[in-house]
Amino acid sequence: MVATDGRPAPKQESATFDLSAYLKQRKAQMDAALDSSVPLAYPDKIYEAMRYSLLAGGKRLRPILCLASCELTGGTVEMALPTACALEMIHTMSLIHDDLPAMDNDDYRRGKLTNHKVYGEDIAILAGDGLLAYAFEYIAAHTKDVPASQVLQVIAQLGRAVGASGLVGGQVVDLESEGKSIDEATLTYIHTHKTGALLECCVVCGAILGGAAETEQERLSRYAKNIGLAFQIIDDILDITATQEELGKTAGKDLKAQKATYPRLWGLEASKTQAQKLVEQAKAELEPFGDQAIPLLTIADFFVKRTY
Ligand code: GRG
Repeated sequence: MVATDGRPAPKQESATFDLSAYLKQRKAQMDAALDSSVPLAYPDKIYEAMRYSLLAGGKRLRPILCLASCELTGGTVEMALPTACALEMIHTMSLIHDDLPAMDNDDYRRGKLTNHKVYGEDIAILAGDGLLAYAFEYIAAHTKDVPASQVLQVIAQLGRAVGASGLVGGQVVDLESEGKSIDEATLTYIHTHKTGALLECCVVCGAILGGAAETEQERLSRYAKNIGLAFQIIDDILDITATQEELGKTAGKDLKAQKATYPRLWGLEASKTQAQKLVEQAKAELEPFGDQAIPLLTIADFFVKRTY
């Protein structure tokens, strides 16, 4: 089981590891940390809008990956918690902006009305901007017991992952591709940037904070690239097979918007097989870590098995 005081989880066998209890405990820990990370202040409206989306739920997979990677490489939960919060702030801001009428135009997210539906487009844009800026401030101001050079590396990684060479770039190509027939390379570019870049950043930042050697960081980066792509393939599949209640957002949107997706390119079954293959490749990268990698190994499995 997971230590509740933030110490590294004790060594355990994969057969006895309870992923669902682990994810539940970590999600509760993240929900509490996020709640106290953005207190209400003047001007109330913007802080309310930021908190509305940040605390609307969500699986918290990105911060959970960051904490697990930090523990795996010798660090503690406390060392990674501010970065884990920042990663969720950035993920949330990307969802707020993605849902805007100028982008994917969605009314529901995480089972609730989208930010712009509640606060208006102007405040939703600013809530996203507020969370983005605060994420960087939060890492710089709150990270403890980690050498400054490592904190600086984390900030640089994060900037690269969210900017034009990461999420922003992926989103631009996604928008440009709507309604067009695109090739597999372009689709992979979209997914590895729009979704994969932040997931990879979570794992790599955790490893940097944990003091991982360069070869370990590279290994974990390859693990994360593979699960990142698998995650998006499953996301594409769920858009077709899951209900709005299960997803907490409008289902069937990709087809409606004539978006290129893996199921559209390869079919549902071949897409599932490809996601499974990527997860196996990801898990192979963790072999040298032995049983200590069980959380990351089982999270990789969850990425293809998930139904929401
Ligand atoms: C980051 C500066 C900056 C701008 C944002 C809008 C945009 C640029 C990028 C879009 C990124 C995006 C929304 C990618 C989709 C990623 C994805 C699969 C989200 C769903 O993740 P889950 O299932 O969601 O983990 P929960 O709600 O559980 O957190």
